[in-house]
Amino acid sequence: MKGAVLRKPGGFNDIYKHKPGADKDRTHYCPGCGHGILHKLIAEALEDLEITDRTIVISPVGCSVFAYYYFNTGNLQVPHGRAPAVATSVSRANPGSVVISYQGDGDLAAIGGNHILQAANRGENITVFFVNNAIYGMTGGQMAPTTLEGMKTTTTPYGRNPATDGYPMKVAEMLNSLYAPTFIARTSLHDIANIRKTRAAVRKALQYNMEKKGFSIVEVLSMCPSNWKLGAVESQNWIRDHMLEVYPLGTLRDRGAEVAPRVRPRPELDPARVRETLGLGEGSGVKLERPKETPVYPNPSVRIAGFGGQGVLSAGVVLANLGLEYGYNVSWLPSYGPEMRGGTANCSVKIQDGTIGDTEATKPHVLIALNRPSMEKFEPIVASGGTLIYNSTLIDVTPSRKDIRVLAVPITGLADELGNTKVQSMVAAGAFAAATGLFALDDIIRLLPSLYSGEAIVKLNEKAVKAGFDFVRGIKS
Ligand SMILES: Cc1ncc(C[n+]2csc(CCOP(=O)(O)OP(=O)(O)O)c2C)c(N)n1
Ligand code: SF4
Repeated sequence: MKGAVLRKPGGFNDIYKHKPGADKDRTHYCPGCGHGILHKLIAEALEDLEITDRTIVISPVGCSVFAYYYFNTGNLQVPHGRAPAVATSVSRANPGSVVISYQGDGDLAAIGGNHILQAANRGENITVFFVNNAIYGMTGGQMAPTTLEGMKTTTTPYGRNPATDGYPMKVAEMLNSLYAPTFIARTSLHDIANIRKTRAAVRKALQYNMEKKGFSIVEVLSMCPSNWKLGAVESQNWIRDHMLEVYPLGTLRDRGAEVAPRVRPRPELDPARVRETLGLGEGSGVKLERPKETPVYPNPSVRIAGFGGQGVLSAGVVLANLGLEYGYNVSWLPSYGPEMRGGTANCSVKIQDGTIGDTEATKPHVLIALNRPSMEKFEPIVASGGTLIYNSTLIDVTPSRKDIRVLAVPITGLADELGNTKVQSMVAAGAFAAATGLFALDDIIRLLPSLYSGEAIVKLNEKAVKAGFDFVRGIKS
């Protein structure tokens, strides 16, 4: 008989090099904890299914927050309860990948309760491994939605009382009421026979994931000796004697054989439809040709910031609209405080050929700062070699960066000279066009009738655009 070869499964890193400290050959889990067992079953399956290289594991907040130390996969660690949301975007953006959302019961059933419901209901092509140990492990043993009736935790010292604390939440059964999921199983880690069944369920869930058959979840009953205040073997017996009755094991749903692979078509970009959906008006109706000169930033990411009411958001809409007219992909992401007026506001605009992944301009090529707090906040994030256009009417300090181009433009003053402070946004748009060469002045002017109604208003905005444009061209010459 051949001897067994004991080695670490290929889905794990050889050495846990990201783990701080000296013990880079062992996990951080407590002795007798179920997380390590489940990790191993997943790592073996990744190797056997030959998907380690294209798997992305999303780690939650909880004891498994450091799952990324161990798996030799792509890894992301995300905020509490949000793993299914991040898994959704990762899976949609990388249809060839196998995306795993690994979550505990506090993470999945409490703070992330709605995220898991929505992801399951959409039938996302992700696999969820849900570790149900009936308690918050990482934070020292508080009650979880899955805590058993009568079970003592630090927040239910007299035992969970349904009258005040509700009943144990049966996640697998709950998700089984939805139409979309493909595979739902509940297994346990309390003895060898059940570890084997968990192994099979893990593989099946991943197999369906590889085949793009939609949402799969394995709820795994798992030991937490540290917070249950039991020994390792006692913890296994505790699952057998107490948890199985409340959380019966088995496959609740297996539609893998009947469902077709889910292909999510990417819709062709139709600028007219985008405009209609976003309420951007009808556009110029003329197909605009991009200017001949190469723009300073061919695919710019832009941040515009100031007080609410300064036209920060509408300046962004104008730039996004122009981008659409030129056939770019665009995004516009507003961000503002709860105040109606007077609070701070900013928006990110991206104007690109190709797909826009992240819509926030975290390293903008161009910053338009309309007031001092905005300049102080966003100047540091401008990309090196970028441009800062600041409103010199209201900002009485000089920017300090030496690695960017700085253009002092009296945006408010120019608008005031035209008799209406509200046209600051159009002054800013004109300044942007002159500073970047991305838009021709005439094209902005042609677009104005589709953005504003009334001849006088259109004329006023035309003057504003021109004022900003000419001012910057004047600086350059
Ligand atoms: C937004 C937020 N709220 C609360 C916490 C505190 N917190 C950290 S882990 C955790 C619960 C973890 O329990 P569970 O998801 O069951 O995982 P386990 O540790 O048992 O594996 C909580 C509430 C946090 N980190 N972030
Ligand atoms: S506290 Fe519980 S869940 Fe967390 S590592 Fe220890 S045994 Fe595992």
